[in-house]
Amino acid sequence: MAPFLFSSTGIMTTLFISDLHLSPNTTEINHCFTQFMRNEAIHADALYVLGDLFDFWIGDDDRSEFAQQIRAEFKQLTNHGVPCFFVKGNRDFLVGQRFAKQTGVTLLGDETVIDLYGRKAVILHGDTLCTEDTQYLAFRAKVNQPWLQWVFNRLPMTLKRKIVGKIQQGARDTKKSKSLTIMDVTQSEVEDVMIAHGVDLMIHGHTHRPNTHHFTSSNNQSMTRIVLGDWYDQGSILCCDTENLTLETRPLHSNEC
Ligand code: LP5
Ligand code: MN
Repeated sequence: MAPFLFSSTGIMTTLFISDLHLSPNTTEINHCFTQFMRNEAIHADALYVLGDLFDFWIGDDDRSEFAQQIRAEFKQLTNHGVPCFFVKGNRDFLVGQRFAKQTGVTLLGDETVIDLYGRKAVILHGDTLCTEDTQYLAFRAKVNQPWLQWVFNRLPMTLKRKIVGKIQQGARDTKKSKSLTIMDVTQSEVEDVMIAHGVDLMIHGHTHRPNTHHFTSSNNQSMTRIVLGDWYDQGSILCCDTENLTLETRPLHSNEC
């Protein structure tokens, strides 16, 4: 049996992933994701996708082979009885109810409190924690306007691709001038969100800085923030069971992934 089929303890686990940035061009990562879904997630208690699964999701009307394949992987998983939850990221904020219906995944809001084997945790993509990145947050507010998404979703696919390409280029240019500090989370925002939800555990992605941060909040509470890793050079998974929360990686270039 491949070693990654179950957690190291052999106990059932809840799995978290984010920032895979899948596209038709990321062949190896797509393969790793497929193997993960079929061999590992299939045995989990639940799978949580915390945003940026896609490099960019243009809309639920995407009928490309790539989009069909990814939808099929989720459908297979949920048909098998594995509950699957999806938090939208800044690259897949256009995932909608049609995607949810076709795949069986449950779309979650920006911040959700979950029960993780008796421990409460707030889960989110993580972009909203970067409060110093005011330019991005202004952009986010604009593209999340329901009326604008309603209009965009009804445009022809070719026009949508053109618009997205232009805006992505513009965004890439502005990102070059941003410091790493601006693009990281703001500690006070992290604490405010955790206190507001009454939790001592936060799990998010987005910053691509995988780590487990233990800290004492300004109101003297012990807290933990786990940051998921991206899938650029390896598969990155947070595996949770009743005892442990472990950030793990999977090789891209092996039969295991
Ligand atoms: O994901 P990552 O780490 O690369 O960067 C993010 C932020 N960038 C984005 C950019 C989006 O992915 C681009 C998506 C295009 C969407 C098109 C939608 C079409 C309309 C839909 C209407 C419903 O999310 C980046 C953050 C970074 O995370 C770290 O937190 O800094 O933010 C940006 O770079 C955004 C810029 O700060 C602001 C964007 C200005 C865009 C200017 C476009 C001008 C061109 C107009 C041409 C018509
Ligand atoms: Mn992101």
